[in-house]
Amino acid sequence: MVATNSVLPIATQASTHALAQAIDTTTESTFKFLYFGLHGRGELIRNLLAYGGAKFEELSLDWPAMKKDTPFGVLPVLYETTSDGTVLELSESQAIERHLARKFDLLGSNSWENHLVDRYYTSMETLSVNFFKVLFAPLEKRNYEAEAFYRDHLPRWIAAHEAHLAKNGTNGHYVESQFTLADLKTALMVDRILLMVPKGLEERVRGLISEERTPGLWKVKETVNAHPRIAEWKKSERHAQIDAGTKGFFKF
Ligand SMILES: N[C@@H](CCC(=O)N[C@@H](CS)C(=O)NCC(=O)O)C(=O)O
Repeated sequence: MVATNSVLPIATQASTHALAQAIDTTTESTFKFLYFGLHGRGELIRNLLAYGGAKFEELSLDWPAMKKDTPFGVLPVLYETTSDGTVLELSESQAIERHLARKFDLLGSNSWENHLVDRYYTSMETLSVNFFKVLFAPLEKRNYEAEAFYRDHLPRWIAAHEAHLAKNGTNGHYVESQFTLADLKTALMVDRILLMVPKGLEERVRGLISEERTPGLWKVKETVNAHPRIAEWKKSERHAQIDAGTKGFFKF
């Protein structure tokens, strides 16, 4: 749901200790999310909120007016109101993602599992940077950039993930049979790569990522997308709007 005529929530001014106390002892928080009507850096945060069954609404955006009031002058920003009424302002997409993953128990159950989750989650960073080059390329250069992405970046990433996922039994997870932040991140990255295919390169992409070619990644994507709360979110009208907004923005 997107609020109409919203103003930015006012973060509670209190000591670090008091804010930590509020966020660590909250029994049920509610959330307000500020981002563009695009997937982009908001997608995983929206998916995490949906996965966690969180009560959240999206604030309507007047970016030119609001920009100066955000911590770094960029989006996303998430406002969490804890059960005692404290309002915390969270910024930087990965910091928000890790915060929600911790809250929803998606970081593994020991240090090694936590490292594995972080490793496969973070490995998306380099891939995303190179994928952004395709998305932001001038239209006449898009297929050239896409070819470079499919040739020089995607196969290495696929190979590393497939090797690990096969060792974990190709069961749709990176760590034992737990849902983790890495699962959620991979599922959206695979979806994104399949959704944003430059014209004429459909076969090329199917030759790289498919149920047959990449059974491990495919199973992760299917498992995450079959989770009841994720499936419900992905069927929602708001998700369809964001899909359309993203394709329109990037002219796909
Ligand atoms: N490191 C930041 C980068 C955020 C960022 O670049 N956001 C872009 C949208 S994806 C933005 O707010 N652009 C609008 C602007 O710079 O005015 C993060 O991960 O949150």
